[in-house]
Amino acid sequence: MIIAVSGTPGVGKTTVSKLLSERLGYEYVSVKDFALMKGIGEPVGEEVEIDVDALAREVRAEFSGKNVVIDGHLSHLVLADVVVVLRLHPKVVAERLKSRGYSHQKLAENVEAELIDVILVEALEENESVLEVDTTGKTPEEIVDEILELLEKGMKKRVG
Ligand code: DAT
Repeated sequence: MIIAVSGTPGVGKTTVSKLLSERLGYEYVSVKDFALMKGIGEPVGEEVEIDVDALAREVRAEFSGKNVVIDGHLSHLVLADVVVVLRLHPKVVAERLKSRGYSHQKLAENVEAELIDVILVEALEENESVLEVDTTGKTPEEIVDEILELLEKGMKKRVG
């Protein structure tokens, strides 16, 4: 199963994806590193510009039938089996991105994106199975417990 963990920068994708992959015994994959490795991402400053169609193709080719957790703010576009969208109070997003040294403009863009549900809306447009998880005030362990519970419920629904 391919589980994508998406969300606005700073919401905790990498932290949660690594812990989730450990708990499930799945491989951890970073979209950014994977795209660079496959030659479908181009470093632009500190960012990597990724061809999303090529990314979806390469992910299916490499990981179909395997168990992976894919971490990245484009992971909701790779046609994963389940997409987890992490949410965080925009105020906390702002604090985290500030301490990451984001410019005022980039910080404002991302806080606004979180406020108006950009990634959630995109994820729902592209995927059948989307889990939205509010991470505000929760530890990474609590968040992963919640995701595991939701995944289990989803499986039961599919089987039953
Ligand atoms: P992302 O991959 O979405 O950009 P991250 O995992 O790198 O986010 O986390 C951003 C910062 O927030 C990093 O310093 C770790 C911290 N963090 C992540 N999850 C947290 C949580 N549940 N509680 C407190 N801090 C958290």
